[in-house]
Amino acid sequence: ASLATTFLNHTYENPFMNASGVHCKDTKELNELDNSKSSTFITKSSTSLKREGNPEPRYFSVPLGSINSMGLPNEGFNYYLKYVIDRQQRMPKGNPAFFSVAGMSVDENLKMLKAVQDSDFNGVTELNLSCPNVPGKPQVAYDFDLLGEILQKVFEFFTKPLGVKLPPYFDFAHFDTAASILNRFPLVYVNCINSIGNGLYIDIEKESVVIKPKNGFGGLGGEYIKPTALANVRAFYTRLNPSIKIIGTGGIRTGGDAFEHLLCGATMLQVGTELYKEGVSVFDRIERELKEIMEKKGYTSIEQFRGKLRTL
Ligand code: RRO
Repeated sequence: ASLATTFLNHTYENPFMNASGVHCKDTKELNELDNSKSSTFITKSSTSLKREGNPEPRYFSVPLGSINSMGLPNEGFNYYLKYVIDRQQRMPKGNPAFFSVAGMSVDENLKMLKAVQDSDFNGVTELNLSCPNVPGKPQVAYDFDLLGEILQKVFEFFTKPLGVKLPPYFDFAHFDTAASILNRFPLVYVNCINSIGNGLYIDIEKESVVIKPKNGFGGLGGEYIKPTALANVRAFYTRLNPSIKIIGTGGIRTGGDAFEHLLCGATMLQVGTELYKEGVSVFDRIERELKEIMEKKGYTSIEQFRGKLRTL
């Protein structure tokens, strides 16, 4: 079976990459991803200026996943843009990379996207509208007026391939409204989902929270969130224009999880919590497991089953 995946006129060896934020904060981690069995990578969401992020501990692995309140620690926009452009020059035939931005205001996002537009970067840009962890900054994508307004302003000048990172939605009214807004713009993809915002994990022994920022509240990832991730992938796959692809993120730990995201309609797949836990060798294992499932079922390509989830 082949895992070959065509996304925006480029065929990748497989659909797998990291989820932004995990294993992508500096050149060392990015180089490890680039040399791993993932087919490409995405950089840590950046802000115009370097940020230290929230106080530690700010990421905690738990039996069924993870909770984080990193607070957007990053080396700054220029650091990651330079990384992806240098790589492009070093490997002009390399797979296109993904570059994530998460400004703290509309203007900061517009300023960074203008700089991407004016740069030599020829990969894919992701606008993160769903960071749950900056105290005092609500998630943009939960404010539908703001969501439409920012995309309107972005597409007045941005002509390179752009996707958006969405938070999970939990109501059909919200799936419908979000999709009708997103369908007005020439987005190339939506990425479902970011962490489920503001969960609370408790250590019974210590009668305490496990991360320091926001009195322990943080974004959930991993096994906990797979059903919500699948629902969002499916809801947007069935509502968006076919030209807007879906990246599936949330609870991908095994080849079976990857298969489920693909059945729901995802094209590329991102691994966060499990990559944090296992390191980049996670990609070898998940790819092997996905191929085994496909071969058992008689599939030779992902296209044969992508999106073809059955209902009762
Ligand atoms: O840095 C973070 O706290 C963070 C971000 Br920007 C995000 O988009 N999602 C997340 O779970 N953590």
